Amino acid sequence: MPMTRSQLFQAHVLWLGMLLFTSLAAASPASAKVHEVSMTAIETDIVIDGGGEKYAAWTFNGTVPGPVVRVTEGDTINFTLTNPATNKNPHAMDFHAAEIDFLKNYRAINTGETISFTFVARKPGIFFYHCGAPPMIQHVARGMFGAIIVDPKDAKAWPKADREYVLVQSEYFKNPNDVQAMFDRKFDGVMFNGGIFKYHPFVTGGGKLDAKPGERVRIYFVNAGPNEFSAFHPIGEIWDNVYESGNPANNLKGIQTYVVGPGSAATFDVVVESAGAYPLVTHSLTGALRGAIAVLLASPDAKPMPLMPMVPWELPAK
Ligand SMILES: [Cu+2]
Repeated sequence: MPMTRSQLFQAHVLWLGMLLFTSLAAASPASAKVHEVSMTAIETDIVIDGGGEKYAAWTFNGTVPGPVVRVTEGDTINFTLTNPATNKNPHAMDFHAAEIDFLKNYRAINTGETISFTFVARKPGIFFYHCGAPPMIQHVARGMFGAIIVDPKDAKAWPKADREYVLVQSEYFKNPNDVQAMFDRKFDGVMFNGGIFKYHPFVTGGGKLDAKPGERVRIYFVNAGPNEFSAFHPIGEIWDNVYESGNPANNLKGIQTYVVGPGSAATFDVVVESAGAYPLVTHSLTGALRGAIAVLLASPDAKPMPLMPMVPWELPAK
């Protein structure tokens, strides 16, 4: 029996309502959060070692690396980048945790401009973020990078960590304007979290990473590059688990050294059996011996530490 006009109309309204309901439900599961994340591109001097050596960096929010962004799988990130008129160069933002159009969202903005975009962090893991303004090799080398952690929605997807750290490896080029040296891989040092031997207690001003024996220490590791591969290894230990890209589904066990390419990341779990010092290094020794050693110091009275300890290296007063 054919429907009357009013029956047809009602069916349409019902169908539209169902469509709206389904799309809302799909877009916002009950537990998912929305995060407003803003960053400012800041061209500024930073201190890169315990001796007070300064470097003309380009940064997100004034530090190298930029701030750690932490969300949960399924969350929405509303991101805004500001490039103040006080800067001299265009800048951009590229989140490896996002699956969105590159041309529209990751384009460089001029000084005095702002850009906003939205993405859903659909895959759990540890992801790189960086400036993509040309020449990208220079924007990354000068410090425009950081880490975003996307925690798995199911916390039971992997063992609970007792302690967590973020380490971002990058190359240091003495002359921040020598782009050719960057193309030629002529780096002068390799840094963890923007410092040469930043977590090496035997070096002037150096810090350390604390842990207690028996703890499961989780290192969220990002290789910013711009060019070198990291061969991440714990001296005196073995990685109990390595999660490629930090996804609990990618679980490798009993790994001595794991290669993390530029622009990639992995999560490393180590259960430290006994008290002592365990240097975490890139076993590419030209990098380790020029700055990329972070000492994990295990002792029963270890105190809690921040996710990304910033050793108190400050610019000397002018
Ligand atoms: Cu930039």
